[in-house]
Amino acid sequence: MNYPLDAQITPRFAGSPTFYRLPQQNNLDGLDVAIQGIPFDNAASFRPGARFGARAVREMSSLLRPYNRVLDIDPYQVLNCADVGDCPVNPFNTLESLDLMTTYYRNIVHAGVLPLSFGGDHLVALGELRGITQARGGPVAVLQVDAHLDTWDTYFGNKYTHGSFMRRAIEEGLVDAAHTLQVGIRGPLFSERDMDDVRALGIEILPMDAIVDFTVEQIAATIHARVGDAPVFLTFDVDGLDPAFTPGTGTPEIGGFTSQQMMALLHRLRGLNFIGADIVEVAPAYDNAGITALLAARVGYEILGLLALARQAK
Ligand SMILES: [Mn+2]
Repeated sequence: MNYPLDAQITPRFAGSPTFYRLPQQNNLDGLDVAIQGIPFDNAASFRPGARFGARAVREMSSLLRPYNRVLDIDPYQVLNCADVGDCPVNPFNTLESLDLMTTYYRNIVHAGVLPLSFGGDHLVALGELRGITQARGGPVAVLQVDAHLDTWDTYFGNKYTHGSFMRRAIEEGLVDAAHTLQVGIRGPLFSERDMDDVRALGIEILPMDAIVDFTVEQIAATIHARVGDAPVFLTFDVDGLDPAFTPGTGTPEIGGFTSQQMMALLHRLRGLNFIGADIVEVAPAYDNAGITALLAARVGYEILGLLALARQAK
């Protein structure tokens, strides 16, 4: 079993950073979870820079220790995990990059390995979902943490933007809409039609204004009720949190979750049938003191804990 470098022997600030100080491995042999970067931000509509997100997360993930006290599990003792490097991309060709992501993800899922990705702008989720559904032979539920709907039809005439991934995914039949929901939606839209359009797609939306008086427990219960035991992919846009906690992102929106709420919410998602996850839109150039990258690293670590608990329950 792979295990993070022992911080009692090699200090956490020493060595070349990999995700969670795990070994780097250039194949999927023996893995339960493949952790990778997707350094792509051609589809960003405002501030670019998420192509550097995975590198920043590798750096800050050095800070995390292995044992998850709240979930009472050391995920690395249950799941064989590795940093498998970065998904290939063509920084001058969005459609080719999507194809590369699809192939990459299809291979991971086909090998029976769970993918955990660090973006990249949110369009990477379209490539991932194409790969997942090709390997599994059908659509999957999506739990999207995000400030934004990501259901624009086009932007500047382009169908493949980070604000369009969810619409494309639904149109392409990749999403089990009946068990899909978006949490954290807020901020002004271009027009009232934006909201009508997304409702017509059949997914559930939990905007911040509707859940502002909910306890974390109630938010979690709403998610469990919608997703049930459907195989679900978690796509986590760091702008779902308030920019006070995740300033290093391309399209910040005020009024989001605190990091404390988000940790508590993730802990209450145990029992969901996660088939993988991505954490996207970390743009280190706008970050302060690495806090956005640290948040992303921690979210991924909590997901590893949830995946490990699910494995133990089997
Ligand atoms: Mn998004």
